[in-house]
Amino acid sequence: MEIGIIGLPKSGKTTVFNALAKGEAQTGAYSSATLDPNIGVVKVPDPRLDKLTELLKPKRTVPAEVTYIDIAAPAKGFGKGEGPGGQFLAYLSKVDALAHVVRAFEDERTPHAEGSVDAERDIAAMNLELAFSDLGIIERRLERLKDSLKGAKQQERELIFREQALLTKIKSTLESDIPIREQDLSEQESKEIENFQFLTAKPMLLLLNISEGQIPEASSLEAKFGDRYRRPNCEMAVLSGQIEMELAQLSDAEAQEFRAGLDLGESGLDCMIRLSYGLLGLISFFTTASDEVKAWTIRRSTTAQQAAGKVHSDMERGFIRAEVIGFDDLDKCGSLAEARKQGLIRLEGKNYIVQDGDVMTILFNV
Ligand SMILES: Nc1nc2c(ncn2[C@@H]2O[C@H](COP(=O)(O)OP(=O)(O)OP(=O)(O)O)[C@@H](O)[C@H]2O)c(=O)[nH]1
Ligand SMILES: [Mg+2]
Repeated sequence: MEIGIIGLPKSGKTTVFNALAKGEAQTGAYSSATLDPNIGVVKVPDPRLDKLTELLKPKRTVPAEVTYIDIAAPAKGFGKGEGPGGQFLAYLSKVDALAHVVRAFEDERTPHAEGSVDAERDIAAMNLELAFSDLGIIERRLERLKDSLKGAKQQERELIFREQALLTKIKSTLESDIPIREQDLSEQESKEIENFQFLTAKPMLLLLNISEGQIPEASSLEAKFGDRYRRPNCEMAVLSGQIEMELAQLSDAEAQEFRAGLDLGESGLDCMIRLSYGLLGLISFFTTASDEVKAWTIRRSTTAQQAAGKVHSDMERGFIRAEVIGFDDLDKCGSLAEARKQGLIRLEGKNYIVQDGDVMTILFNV
C-alpha cells in the first residue's frame, strides 16, 4: 500500500512524513519542490501481531508495511488551477490513496503563500487542482477517441461510443465539483476507468495540521471539519504534525507518557493506518509457517487462494487448502496445539473469504 502525502507549499507535508516514517527529512522555510520525494516504509503497528509473537515465540516477526511518499508540489502553477505537472503527477498517479495535509497552524516564521491561514480555502484549492488534472486527461482522451472514430469498424465504433459516453458523464459531474470517488459509478464503470489512475478517484484522507496551542480545540475542529468533509472514500483527522514528529523521535514508552500528559489520544501513525485501512477496505491476516509470524495486508472479500498468492505465487497456483483460526480463538487457547485439541482450527477451501485477523497455514503443492 502506498500513500501519497500532498498539500500546498508549507502546509507541513514533510513534518507529517517525518512523524509517520520516523524520518529526518529536511523541513523548513526553503522550498523543497525541486527535491526528490521523500519515501518512507512504515511497519504497520498491530497489537495482534505482538500477541501472536508472545504466544508462538517465532524466530522472526514481520509486520505489514505501508509506504508513504512526501511529494512536494511544483512551486509554480500549483493551487492556480493549472493541474499538477509532469513528474509530480507521475508520482501521484501511482499511489493507492492521498493524504492531503491542510495547514491550520499559524506560524509567523513560515508565512502562508496566500498571506493567511484558511483551511477551507486550501482544501478547495487542492480539490480544484486534482480535478483539473483529471479533466485534462479526460479531454485529451476524448480528442483521441474522436479521431479514432474515423475509419473504425462497426464493432470498434461501439466500444468507442461507450467510452465516450462514460467519460463525458464523468467529466460533467466533475465539472460540477463532484470528485470521481464520490460519483456513483458501477463496479464495471470503475474498472473501465481504472487505468487512467484519476487523482480524484483515489481515496482521500484530509489531515488538518494544527499547532500545539490548538490541541485543546482538536475535537471541536474534528467535529466541524468532519461534518463538512467526511464522505464516502474521504476521511479526515486532526493532528499536530510538529508534535507528532517530535514524539516519533522518542521511545514508545516516553512517547506514551507525553501523549497522556498532552491529552493527545492515539498516535498520528496509528490513526493514519486505521483510517487508511478503512478507506481502502483493507484487512490483515497472519501466517505462522517456518518459525516466522508475518502480517499481510489484503482487500476485504479476498479468497483464501488469492490471499495465498500474496505470500507466494506458487502457493496460489498449487493451493490445496488452508488451516484457519481466528486471532481471538487462538488468543483464548494460548497455543495452536490447544486450539487443535479444542477443534477450533478449521480446514477451508480456495473460495473461503479471508476474515480480518485470520491466522492461516496454507497447504499447497507445486
Ligand atoms: N507551529 C507549527 N509549525 C509547523 C507545524 N507543521 C509544520 N510546521 C512548520 O512549517 C514549516 C514547513 O513545514 P514542512 O513540513 O517543511 O512543510 P512542507 O509542506 O513539507 O513544505 P514544502 O515541502 O516546502 O512545500 C516548518 O518550519 C515546520 O516546522 C505545526 O504543526 N506547527
Ligand atoms: Mg516538504
